[in-house]
Amino acid sequence: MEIGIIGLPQSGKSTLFEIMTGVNSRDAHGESHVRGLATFPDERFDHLASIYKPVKVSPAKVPFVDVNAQGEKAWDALRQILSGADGLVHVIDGFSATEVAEVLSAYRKLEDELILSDLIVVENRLAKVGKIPPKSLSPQDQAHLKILPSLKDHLEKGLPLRSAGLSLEDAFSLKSFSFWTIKPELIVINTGETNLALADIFAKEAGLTEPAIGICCQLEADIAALPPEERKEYLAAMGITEPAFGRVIRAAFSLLNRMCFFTVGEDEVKAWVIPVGTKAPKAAGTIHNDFERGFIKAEVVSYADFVASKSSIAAAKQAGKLRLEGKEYVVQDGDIITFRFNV
Ligand SMILES: Nc1nc2c(ncn2[C@@H]2O[C@H](COP(=O)(O)OP(=O)(O)OP(=O)(O)O)[C@@H](O)[C@H]2O)c(=O)[nH]1
Ligand SMILES: [Mg+2]
Repeated sequence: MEIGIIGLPQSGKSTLFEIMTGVNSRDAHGESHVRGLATFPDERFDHLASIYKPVKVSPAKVPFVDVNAQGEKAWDALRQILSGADGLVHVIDGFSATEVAEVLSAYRKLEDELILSDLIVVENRLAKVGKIPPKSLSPQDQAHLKILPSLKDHLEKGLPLRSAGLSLEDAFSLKSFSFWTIKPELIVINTGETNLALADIFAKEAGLTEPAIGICCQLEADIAALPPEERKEYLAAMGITEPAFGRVIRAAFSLLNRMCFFTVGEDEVKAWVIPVGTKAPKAAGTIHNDFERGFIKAEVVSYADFVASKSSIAAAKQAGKLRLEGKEYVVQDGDIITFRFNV
């Protein structure tokens, strides 16, 4: 799981990456790209940690990658480094622009390039398959001949593949192409300090179905550089409860259709990241292969039931809120789980 940060040159990509991950990117001279993990801000996790006061806390992490490539080779480097990314964060310069129209055109500029890049891939593939005699077509060639022409039409209309209504099966058969515009995308407007409403106006004008998140990267970078005490005072003085980069991390996380379950104890409180819809044995397998192989039962307390039971598993059990779930149980976001297994 990884999220690539894209955007026109000097839009604030590295600044955003640095405040989210705490990893320095702009000083990494000569590196084509830098990877970093952002901590997923989660009140539920913080509460669990405050109850158990464990030796070790392991919150969920969201992996981001920032690409530093410049010049003529930048596009190839970007394609290579981000081909495996599961999602994209598109950062748009909203600090040097004064009009929404400028922000819109910056947004369209990169989106159009991505669409064009995908269109070229589709056309090349169609030209190649077109030369194969019908009798020699592999099942994959046939699948591509069936899907790609409609995708070509879609891209030619200037639309991204993510809005082409592809079935899961079709999307899977297209995986090897690493299309840009098939990846889920979050729009981040890097606004000037005084213009935080820009993101909402932009989202409306651009006709986005998803909201765009506004953040002033420079300001947040300055805040992040303050000592923790001053940071709190500063945020309080500005009437901000949480820096906006936390919202970016959260939105990027849900973009990937992921969720967390928790394991708790005095040694460690940990958030485990799994795809939405994961069944209990697979979820157990993220902890250890043996847990999946020898899965017997999952002892589950939902986060809400835990809090309603004075934040105690024992009290939850007494209240009949501890469930014993089997192999078919689909793990729910926030479940607190102990797995029973036997190998
Ligand atoms: N005024 C203002 N300047 C910003 C903001 N965010 C970034 N900058 C400045 O814009 C310049 C580019 O920032 P970066 O974060 O390096 O942008 P980038 O997109 O990574 O740039 P490249 O990797 O070179 O394409 C730097 O000089 C930043 O200080 C912002 O919110 N407000
Ligand atoms: Mg950069």
